[in-house]
Amino acid sequence: MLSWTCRFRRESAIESESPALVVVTNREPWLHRATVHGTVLRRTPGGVVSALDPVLRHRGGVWIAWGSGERDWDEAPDGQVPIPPRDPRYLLHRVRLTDDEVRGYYLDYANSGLWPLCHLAVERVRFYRQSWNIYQDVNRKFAEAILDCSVPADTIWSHDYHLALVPGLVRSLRPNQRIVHFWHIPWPPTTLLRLCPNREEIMEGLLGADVLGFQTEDDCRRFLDSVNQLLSHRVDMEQGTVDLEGRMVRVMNFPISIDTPFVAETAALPAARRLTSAIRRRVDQRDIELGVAVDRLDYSKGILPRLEALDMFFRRYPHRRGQVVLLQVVAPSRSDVPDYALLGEQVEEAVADLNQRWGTDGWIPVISIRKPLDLKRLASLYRAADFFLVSSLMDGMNLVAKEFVAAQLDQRGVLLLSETAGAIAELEDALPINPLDPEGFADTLEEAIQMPVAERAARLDRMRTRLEQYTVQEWAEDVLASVEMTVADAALGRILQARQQGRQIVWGLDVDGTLVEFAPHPDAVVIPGPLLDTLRSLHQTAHTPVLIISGRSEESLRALMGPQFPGLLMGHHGLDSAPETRDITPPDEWRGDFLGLERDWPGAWLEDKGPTWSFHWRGVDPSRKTALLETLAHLTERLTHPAFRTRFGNEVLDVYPLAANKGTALRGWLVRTYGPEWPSHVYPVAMGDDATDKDLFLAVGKNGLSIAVGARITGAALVLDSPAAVRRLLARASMSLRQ
Ligand code: GDG
Repeated sequence: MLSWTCRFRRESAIESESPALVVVTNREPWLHRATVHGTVLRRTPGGVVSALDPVLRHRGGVWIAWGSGERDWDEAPDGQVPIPPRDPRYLLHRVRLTDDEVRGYYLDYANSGLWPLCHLAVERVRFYRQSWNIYQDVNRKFAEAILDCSVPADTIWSHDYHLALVPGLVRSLRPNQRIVHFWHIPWPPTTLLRLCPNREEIMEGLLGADVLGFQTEDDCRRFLDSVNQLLSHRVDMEQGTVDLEGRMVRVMNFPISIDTPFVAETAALPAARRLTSAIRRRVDQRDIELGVAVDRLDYSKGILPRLEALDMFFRRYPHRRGQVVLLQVVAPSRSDVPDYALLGEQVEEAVADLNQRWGTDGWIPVISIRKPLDLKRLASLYRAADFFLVSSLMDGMNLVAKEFVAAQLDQRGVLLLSETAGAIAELEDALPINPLDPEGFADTLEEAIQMPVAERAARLDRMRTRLEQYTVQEWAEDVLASVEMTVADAALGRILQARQQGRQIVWGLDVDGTLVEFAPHPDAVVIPGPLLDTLRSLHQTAHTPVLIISGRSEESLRALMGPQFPGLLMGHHGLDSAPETRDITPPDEWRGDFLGLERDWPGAWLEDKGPTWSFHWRGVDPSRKTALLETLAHLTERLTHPAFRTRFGNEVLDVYPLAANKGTALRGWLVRTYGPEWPSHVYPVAMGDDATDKDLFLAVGKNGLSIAVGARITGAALVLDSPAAVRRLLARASMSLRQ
């Protein structure tokens, strides 16, 4: 279940334990549409949505997109819709655009400028100044929505050619935000990019990201070449990086995938199977080879060249007349762009011509379905096909080709795949075609029809294995891990630079929620062996002292880290370093309040550590936690004392002396060990996840490096998203610092 709304998230970041994923696209994943049965909420077709909806359902978060459904704003006037409605996993936040904005930004600049340019349809490209202005305004609107719906520790994942300026706009306002941008379509050669009057702004906008993802290596290379030729940043073609005065942008290749098991399961559903069988019965009765093609109605998909090649096929193989049928699904798309409306008419004409020229009594070569189909119907067509045609002139990836492979449960179909679709790099067992070589295309089709059953199955097997091993979930994980990697790289870079300058590295590390994940009870936490080895190696071999600074008591820390741990342990939020206050304990009259809560809220308990207490409620029934928080908020208003304070942490309320402060503890140790001039020759690295760790960050200030773990606290220079990321960084640091 969703625990927060966008607005709530912005105002109260404390509610979110870990950084959220904020996906930003032009097309919304779900829209409210009017039907004869009333308003319905429907998932929208298209590659980007098919890829990301499962990712966000799996991870949770926010999806920001243009609210384009005709009933969107009546159904959800505040623009916020939990998705999917019956079992919400993420929040859709809609951006409202005026008709003029839609025309200028979407129909004109993006779809009559950038799209044809990137698909090398040069003569269709037009860039109007007015639409560029609107494109900038709308990108700004999206950036504002992002700032509203996220906190600085979140990962922003923006998409595609509609939102090229978003990374730069967000970066200018939140320099430390993690941003990744994925470009779904091809990147054009630099000579053609020169046709775009705003190419520099577009590229600078994209370079606001930490990681810029493309579908293929070729796209990465072309982008780096464009930066090299048209901008003044330093480009490392080998490493795939662009140096923006100290900030490195990684340009990486992530071939997008599909939800493979889901597509296969959909093809196996009884309703889909029934449709497949009905189709197969009809074609088998008449000994027909069934071809299928599925595309958005778009000139980049090569629909007309495909029909031309089919015409050539019947010319070259006239005996195939009556034996082959192509069932093509052409889903209407961008029909407000004149080129697309015209294409619809041209396709219809070409189909009619072909059917008239080659059709016989009771047989026509092409059946055209000119409406969108849901995945169940698509999957049954994929499954029924003897051959499948993907004839794109240019295509970033082409998910339809991958879906066909996943849905081929009876292993009968041959995939003919354009050599200019990104998918060709992975689907090596497809028969490659050149959509602009009608004779070659026709011969490959004949080869497909003649291919023996065993070979068809073997090829499909190999391709399906690839898609099972690398689904859209892995794709998303790879993309997000690469962003995490850039933060770790930045941290390591700063640490090694300090070391090179001759500064002594010192680690000030919190434990629970930082080095290790929280457990239901503090005693249940175990420090993994490899982490202990890393800490030992940092302390002893690399000669970088490790200070563990925690809210736990020193005894509990000692028990946790084990007798062999050579580093320093500072317990009670640093109180151990202020021994004069060690003998005092929290006011005894407060104890009654907490014991009362223990009774009333099963799962909550008071940990008495002597000079400090912690009141935990991780074990309380989740549905009762908000009410408990309210009770505690009232209680803490009453609990005032000249020497003690209370502070909310991660499902814990800490009670501790005002004199206890992780920051003063660390600073005190640095002064005692290295003298008051420590900032000139020591570089402390502080990591923490909770309110009391902010004092650590303050102590370190600009003299060292502060790293927050998760989204609960601000004030750190960098943010890592989990203890696992901390452990990976420490392991890499120990390797590098040992040398
Ligand atoms: C862009 C790039 C890249 C659902 N109903 C229909 C339909 N769908 C779904 C399909 C498929 C998706 O739409 C189409 O994806 P493609 O990848 O084939 O094409 P684009 O829409 O052009 O997507 C492309 C993609 O982004 C992802 O990065 O691969 O290169 O151009 O998932 O199931 N599709 C059609 N009719 C329907 O009725 N055609």
